[in-house]
Amino acid sequence: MSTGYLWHELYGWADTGSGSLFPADPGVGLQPIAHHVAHPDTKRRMHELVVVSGLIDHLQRLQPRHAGEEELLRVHTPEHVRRIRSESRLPKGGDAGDGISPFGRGGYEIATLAAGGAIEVVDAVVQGRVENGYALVHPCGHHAPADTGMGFCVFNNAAVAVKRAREVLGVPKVAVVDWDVHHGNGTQSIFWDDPSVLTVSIHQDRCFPPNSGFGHERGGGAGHGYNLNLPLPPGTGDGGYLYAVENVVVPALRAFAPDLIVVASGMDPNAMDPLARQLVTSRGFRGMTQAVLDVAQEVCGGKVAMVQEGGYSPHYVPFCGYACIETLAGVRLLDDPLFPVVGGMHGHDLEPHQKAVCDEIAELVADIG
Ligand code: 3YP
Ligand code: ZN
Repeated sequence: MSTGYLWHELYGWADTGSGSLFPADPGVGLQPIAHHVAHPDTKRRMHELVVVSGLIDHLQRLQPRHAGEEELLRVHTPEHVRRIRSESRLPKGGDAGDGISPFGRGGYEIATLAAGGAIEVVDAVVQGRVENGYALVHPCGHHAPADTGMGFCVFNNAAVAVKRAREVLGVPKVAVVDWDVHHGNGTQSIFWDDPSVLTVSIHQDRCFPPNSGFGHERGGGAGHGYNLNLPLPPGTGDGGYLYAVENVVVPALRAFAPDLIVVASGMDPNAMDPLARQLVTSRGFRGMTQAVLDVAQEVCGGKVAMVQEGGYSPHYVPFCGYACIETLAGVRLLDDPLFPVVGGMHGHDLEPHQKAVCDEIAELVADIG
């Protein structure tokens, strides 16, 4: 069966402003720059690689729609949705909530199209229109809890799609695997006390948000045990990430036996990313995707929907995302031309301090049932 793929040109029109990481402010020395670190060109380049390589001919193209207000409200507060909509009507737009997540005029419509893109790919997988799929959406979503946007995220795209799958499509159990290098704090909080949604975040230890994503954050009430955090040390490469997936993510998925797996797929653990210090290459992304597909085949008939999160190297993100999509589709058309450099870096073998944290978190899998 086929692999769904979704991108929309409007995602590439998201206006991230003239700042670099923070909004430009000459008074404190922050110069304007042509491309904000989260400028959507990085994602557009990934899409164009999918097209130019010919991979697009092996995919089933899906079209996003705008998430409706009632769909956003399954996750977000009315105040948050209303504020984004009204700031989006201002001539210069507004901010998602933390002062470093700017959007331009019309940013509400781009954000609802991102949430709607996640919905469409998840729907297509659940309904069996495709076997698996990749939603290349922008802006990202996993930092957004119910009541605000933050960390470049406006609405929690994956969470909106998961809530719809649960409440409208009647999917009993969903697992969210988040391999964005930053902690999936928003998704964690949205499903905190919900035992029907397992949330697993693998991230760089205390990268972003500050002081978030510790192993002891495990969910509350009936949801206790159904949130796993795996904070990997800076400098973790392909070996460490693959060990983490094999020894924590895969056993957790096997134990939970979800009916659907959603991957919050950030490309920012990549070795060239400006916003983190990990060393993952296209080989690592390929291996992580294959491991999730294999366990999905065992537990849920291969139903995997991947939703784009972060990723900030315009040079390397396209090849990492491409590797994930090729793996979903089960084809091999293009070798990563940068691999001789990034794969040749020292640091890809599993280190003892990386293994130690994986083994510690692996013990928590026993409480999933
Ligand atoms: C937001 C401000 C500093 C780090 C940045 C993280 C954005 C992201 O990719 N989150 O997953
Ligand atoms: Zn990230």
